[in-house]
Amino acid sequence: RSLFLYVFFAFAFLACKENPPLAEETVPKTNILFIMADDHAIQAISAYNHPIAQLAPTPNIDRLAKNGALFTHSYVTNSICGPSRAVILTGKHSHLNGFRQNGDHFDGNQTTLPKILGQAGYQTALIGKWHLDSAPQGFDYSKVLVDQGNYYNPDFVQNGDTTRVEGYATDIITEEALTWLKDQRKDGLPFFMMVHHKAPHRNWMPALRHVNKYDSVQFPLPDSYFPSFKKQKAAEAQLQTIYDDMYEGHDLKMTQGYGSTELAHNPWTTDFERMTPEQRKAWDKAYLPKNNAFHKAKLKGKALAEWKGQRYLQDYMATIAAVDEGVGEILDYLEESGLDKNTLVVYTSDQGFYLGENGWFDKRFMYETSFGTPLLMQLSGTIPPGTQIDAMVQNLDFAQTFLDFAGVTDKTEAMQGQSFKGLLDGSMDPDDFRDVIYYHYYDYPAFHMVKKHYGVRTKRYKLMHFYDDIDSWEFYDLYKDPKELNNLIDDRTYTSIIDQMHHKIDSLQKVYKVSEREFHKAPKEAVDKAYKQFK
Ligand code: SGN
Ligand code: CA
Repeated sequence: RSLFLYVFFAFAFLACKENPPLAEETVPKTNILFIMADDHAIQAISAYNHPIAQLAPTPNIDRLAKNGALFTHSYVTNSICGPSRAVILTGKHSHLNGFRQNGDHFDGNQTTLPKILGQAGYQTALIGKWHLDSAPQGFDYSKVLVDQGNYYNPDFVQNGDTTRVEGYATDIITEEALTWLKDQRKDGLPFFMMVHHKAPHRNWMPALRHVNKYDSVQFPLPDSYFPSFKKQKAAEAQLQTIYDDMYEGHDLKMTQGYGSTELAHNPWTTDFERMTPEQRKAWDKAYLPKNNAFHKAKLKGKALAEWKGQRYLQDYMATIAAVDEGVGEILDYLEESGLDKNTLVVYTSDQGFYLGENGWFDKRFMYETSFGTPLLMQLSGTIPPGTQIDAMVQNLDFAQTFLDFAGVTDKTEAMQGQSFKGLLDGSMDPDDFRDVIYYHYYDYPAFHMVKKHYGVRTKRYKLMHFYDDIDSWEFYDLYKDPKELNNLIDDRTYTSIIDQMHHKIDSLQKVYKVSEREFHKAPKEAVDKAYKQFK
């Protein structure tokens, strides 16, 4: 009998050695496919039920909400392109990752999400917009747009070489992503892919198949389209008002007169000049009748301002149409190949965007419209279909969340976010997630002249401080005033709550290690020069 047992255990031992029953490799790791648009407003995704997107739906992006989760309170830490991307890569606030404002240089030698995933056995790929100045590090494969990128015939950098690719940026990026998934990705290894669209960034040039898509749609302009700012000094000083600050040619594609295809004010000629003659011909053909109709109408004052808002929304939503189609193609491929079973798919934007609220385009402010950003995620078997998540998450949390999905939890001590995987798989009570978030914007003086500011938001309140050449505090009760029209900083009934909010700012600045140097002022001459330059 003992001989029998001996033989049995010996065999069992050998069998285990050959095929370890609990070995991690037998459970395939979760793939992560991160799709990020540039300047895609929450109001422009139909799953969020905003009236604008109901007239220009995004059925494919909505599939993620249907299959998985829609976040209603997803925020950035610094509402501008490069900084948002640097936060996502590092899981650290701007002052620690060193990329505070557009034009800074990202230190690619620091620890980043793709590097950690690569060490954990992931194949890593990056396609599309990058905008961090330094060359991407930590990716097995990368093909990125030069700077902001162009909509038509954009230049891409791959292995240090720059090549112009004929076609439309959004379509090229989708194609590249599919090619990598189909031909370059190795089966059997998990992957992390970042697909970063240029669209729908300024100057909102739709694909040729979409240039007339919303011509006959009248989009609702927000009630605040002609604002009257009270106790909102920084809002008064901005230069991002549709009817005051957009360039008529470059942004609104307006022409010089009836019958002309010559653009009106178009300070950066490159966007149109790089089109091929055929593309330009098709473009002009599409815009000529609508521009002629405009010239005939001889609009002035308010009517002209409203017309500009319509033109902006029509172009902006038409630019999104190709993004939505691209998301559809990628989701279709995941389903056909079965990869959807094991792939966390994320759709987000580098920040929110104004679609006429306060009369504005662009972003930058800690107000809800630009502080918030869309976020949708699916992972079959883990995220229940139709989940809505109301907890306050931030782009600061992405790195830790994705690493949590990848089963890597020991490389994140220096990161400053919090994994929200538990909110997605239902293992965490949303009330146990954080109850306050921090924001800090530095890009001043710069394009659009939004003052430097920082602040905190709880579920109900927001306190923010604009500084540099201004010293202005704003406080909002978001339950009563979700549109932030009523600055209650001097309202006595809120004194003790405002005090508590001040304490939250102080303590979060300590927790996040925000030092005195983050509050320094720009030289006055630089501010004066910028006002002249951007006005
Ligand atoms: C460009 C835009 C600005 C925009 C910045 C930052 N002008 O300068 O309107 O705020 O980018 O955008 S443009 O006419 O040249 O497009 S970001 O997305 O890169 O942060
Ligand atoms: Ca952006």
